[in-house]
Amino acid sequence: MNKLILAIVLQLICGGIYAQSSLLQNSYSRNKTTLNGKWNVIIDPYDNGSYSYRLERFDEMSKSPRSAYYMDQQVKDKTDRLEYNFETAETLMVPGSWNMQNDKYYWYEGSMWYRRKFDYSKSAASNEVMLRFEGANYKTDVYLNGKKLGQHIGGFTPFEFNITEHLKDGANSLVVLVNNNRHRDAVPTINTDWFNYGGITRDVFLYEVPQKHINDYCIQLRKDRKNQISVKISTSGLQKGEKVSLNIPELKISKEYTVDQNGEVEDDIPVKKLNYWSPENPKLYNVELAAGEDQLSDKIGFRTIAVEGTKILLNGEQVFLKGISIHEENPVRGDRCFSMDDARILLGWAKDLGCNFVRLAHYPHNENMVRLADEIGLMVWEENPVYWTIAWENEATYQNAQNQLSEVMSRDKNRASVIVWSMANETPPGEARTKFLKRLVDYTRSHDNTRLISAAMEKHKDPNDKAVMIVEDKFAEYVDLLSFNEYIGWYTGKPQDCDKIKWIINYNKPVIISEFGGGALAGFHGDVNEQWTEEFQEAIYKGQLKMLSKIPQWSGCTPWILADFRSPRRPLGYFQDGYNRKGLISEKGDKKKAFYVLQKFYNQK
Ligand code: GCB
Repeated sequence: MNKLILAIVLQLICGGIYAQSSLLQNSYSRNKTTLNGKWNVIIDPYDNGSYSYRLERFDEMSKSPRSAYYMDQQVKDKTDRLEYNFETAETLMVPGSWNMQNDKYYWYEGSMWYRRKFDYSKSAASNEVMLRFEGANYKTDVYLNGKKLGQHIGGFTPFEFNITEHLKDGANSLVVLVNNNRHRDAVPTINTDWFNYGGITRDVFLYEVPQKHINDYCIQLRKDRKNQISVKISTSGLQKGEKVSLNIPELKISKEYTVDQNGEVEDDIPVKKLNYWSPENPKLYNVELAAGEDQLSDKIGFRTIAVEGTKILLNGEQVFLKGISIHEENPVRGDRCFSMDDARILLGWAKDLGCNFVRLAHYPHNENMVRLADEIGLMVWEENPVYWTIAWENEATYQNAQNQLSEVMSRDKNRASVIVWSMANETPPGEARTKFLKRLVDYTRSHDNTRLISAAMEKHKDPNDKAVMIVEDKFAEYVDLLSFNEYIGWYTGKPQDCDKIKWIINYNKPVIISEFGGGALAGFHGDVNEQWTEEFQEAIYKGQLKMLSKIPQWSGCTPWILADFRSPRRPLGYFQDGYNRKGLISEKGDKKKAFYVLQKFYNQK
């Protein structure tokens, strides 16, 4: 077999060989070429696009080396035909969901083919080129110049491919198939209380790195050691003994390391005086890294977060988490958030509310959110989309959940703002579920011991006394923060009932109320007992805050929710019209009365 055929066969056998298993750190700060903008699209509701069909078969057949070369030629033909189809196709903006760009796609769930042509010339012949997607919902297959680069599962985390081998000098064609069908064994599963925005919903870009480059790094304070910065750096292309440097000029840290046989460096750097990151003082240090011709810089804050009995300690001092839950939706524009401007709207509202903490529900939000939280001083709870009832017994479902968690952990490990990894939301207790979540906890602790672990759990009523609420869950044993959702005054009783409720929470852990709230239509006023009025929602907030103040371990809350958001589960005419109305702010940006109740409480706390 000649060399060319051997190369093709090897590549075909290995399939997704170019899919990057771990993500390069801090790609936003690299020299990027954006692929945002207009893309051609073809809707494919029955999944019978010849292209996809042939490529799937092609993957199967390519397992047999004899047919591999032949199939490669076939695919080239089909790609040409697809190019022809795209010439007559319509366009969509990337980033953005298809649902919000054209009325005919509003309810569409299924497959959409995207194509983007671009010219490219590397800035140095030896450079490697990465293709990065910040997020696409839900399953994404990527093809460059007729070659399948790989597939990504999960709607809310970044993925990338090293495309050096497939990139042409000059014209290139990138074809992306996105499918947002909901599946029973997926993460999340079929039923959610949010809109299933489909498509390439976040930034897409190319960036170049020298052949010898920095892959990844984690530079954070050691857990419980306020005077030691722990450093881990991994590189690619460097041989044992080659050099990597780290500079934090303001701390007078200037280090030169030699990498080990895996291209890695590990160190602990003692520091005498540090200006700790906190919401009141969101200090970020310039951190510079270099390896050969590769240079990177980041802004990193240093803080410790820990739990001692029922207290949460930030830099050793007790802190109360004044939070709010947020969906990644720009209510005013009406689509998923993706930009720094979107992040400024949402986190600006949270700041205005008096928050020092936000819960990014119910899935990983885009990186701008955590970058901005670092900058303006908001502690962050990040969440895996393990929501309600997942196929607990299915190993592939578990792997999918773990993979999505690993991607957000990898992306955000250098963000001081991120203090909580949340495993799940409102998962009904049961043996298989607890085992599943415990595995996620073990995974998380083994990769990051510097942050707290939680999950939004549930409460139940005492069967003998309606006024007694109990929090009891086997899974609670494994978390650092005991968090649960409760809707006294909305799904359970009336706002006034808050006065009567007694809580039994027999855990010596900080208690976070991850959700409470109620619906109100902005501008709809009336009696305090009338549902959907702003007054009713206001009464819930007043009652709740009084009630929760009596829980001895109470250490914070993230009421549900900052702003009204789209949900197909909310069809009630006039009041809901497709929106979950529990926002403190309407989808038009109007603040409801309850906003000011919480604001007052937080400002006095
Ligand atoms: C919950 C869920 C959240 C819903 C909310 C509601 O418990 O965690 O996703 O949107 O209740 O409004 O019912």
